Amino acid sequence: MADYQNKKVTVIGLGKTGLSCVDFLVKKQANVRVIDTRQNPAGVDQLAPHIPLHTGGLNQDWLLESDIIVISPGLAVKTPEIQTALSAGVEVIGDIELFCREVNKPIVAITGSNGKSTVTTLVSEMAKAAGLRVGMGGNIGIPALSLLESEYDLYVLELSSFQLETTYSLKAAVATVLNVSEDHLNRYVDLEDYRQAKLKIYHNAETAVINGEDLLTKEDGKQSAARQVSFAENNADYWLKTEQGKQYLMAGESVILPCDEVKISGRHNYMNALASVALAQAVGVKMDGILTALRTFTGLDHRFQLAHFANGVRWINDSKATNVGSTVAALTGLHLDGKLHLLLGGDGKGADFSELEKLINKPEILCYCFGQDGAQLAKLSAQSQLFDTMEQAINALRPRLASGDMVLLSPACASLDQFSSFEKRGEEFTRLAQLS
Ligand code: UMA
Ligand code: ADP
Repeated sequence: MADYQNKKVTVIGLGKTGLSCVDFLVKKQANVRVIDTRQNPAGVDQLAPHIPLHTGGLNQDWLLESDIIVISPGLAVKTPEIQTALSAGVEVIGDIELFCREVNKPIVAITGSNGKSTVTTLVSEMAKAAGLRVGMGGNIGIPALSLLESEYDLYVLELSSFQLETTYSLKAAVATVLNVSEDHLNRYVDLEDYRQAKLKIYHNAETAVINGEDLLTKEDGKQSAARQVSFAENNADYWLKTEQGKQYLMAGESVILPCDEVKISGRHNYMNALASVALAQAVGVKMDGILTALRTFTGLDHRFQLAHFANGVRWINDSKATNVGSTVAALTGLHLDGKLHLLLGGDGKGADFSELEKLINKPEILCYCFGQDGAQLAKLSAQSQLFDTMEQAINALRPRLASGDMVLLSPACASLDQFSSFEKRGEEFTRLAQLS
């Protein structure tokens, strides 16, 4: 456990993360100050009034006077004022670093461009069903430091590339990069820069779980985890066997479970299931717990979820598809009886959308684009229309619906240009769907 007593610590960010850091550091009797670059950050009313707060920009003097800066994932370490503090010898870390310095129970660490929350939840369910006390948190929305308030046998952490950038003491019992595809290019120089942040998760891990179909998930050069296992459709430790038209999740030569008994479906979810089994087995979770979770976990809200079914039309909420890779997963292997009305748009975070072009240029697919990067998306398909908002797009598609059609919100973009979160966007979609 680290000692922060009387240390001058500046916390940057008044979101969930920043508030959890303030709580933790106050308990550790540090001298805490808080900065948020926003004029009126949402968490102000939750901050104790005696804690000094600077808003509307970064206070360079406060930063330079600090022993430690704890930076929230929403703000880039590359920001010039932070770089100045780093050059002056100030330590810059994140909440996950604070967490790792405190805990001595095994950590399952999960990152990747897509599937993190699904795998984090599934592994947690497996371990819980096997009787373990599980602390699940991180980027999934539960700040890791808040887990310190209870006793756990195992931690299962979803970690973003932003969180990994400022983490140095993680020694995961098992770590995975599930996949790497373009995301957050507004914060990284290129895909390789983003990938290198993710690969930090393997540093000092006992076991690395890699995706055999995505070599970007593998460390190049020296391997920093002691042991490596893989998951993939074929030629991997955890794999998918197809026999007489039936698919099975496999561990080596042993059948884990036929896929038709697994509650989440779709190829990408079978990959998520294989990764979850690999992670759970690496920390000794018993098979009965693993099987119980695979048979009962039905998936998370806003991830290709049936929001409404009326007049033969399926309305699917995939609001968590916030990058191109997740929308590609939604469009791959889709079974359509009629037309697909696809809602695309939001904040593309600097992504190159061209991978979508061949998937959406089909006679049965009509695109309705909206939000900050809607115009860019609309250019990709001959059958597309541009709107300001998702609501306007839905109002336009509604009269065109026929039995057998699907309306799919899988926007390939973050929601933050027009909504406060992907959850709010998904809820708005569901509300509008239910008007039909
Ligand atoms: N911000 C400022 N100035 C600041 C601090 C933040 O403008 O001084 C802005 C950021 O640009 C961002 C917003 O405030 O738009 C929130 O940033 P934050 O760091 O305060 O965020 P938190 O509320 O603490 O939430 C963070 C994660 N958010 C980000 O990484 C942007 C949450 O992941 C995470 O659930 C939470 O910590 C708990 O660990 C969200 C996310 O979108 C869901 N993550 C990205 C993703 O999954 O793709 C990485
Ligand atoms: P994350 O936490 O990484 O954003 P989620 O499990 O919340 O991942 O899923 C986000 C989106 O990605 C959803 O649209 C979901 O359907 C899709 N998805 C889930 N797993 C995968 C995967 N392995 N590959 C590609 N897309 C995926």
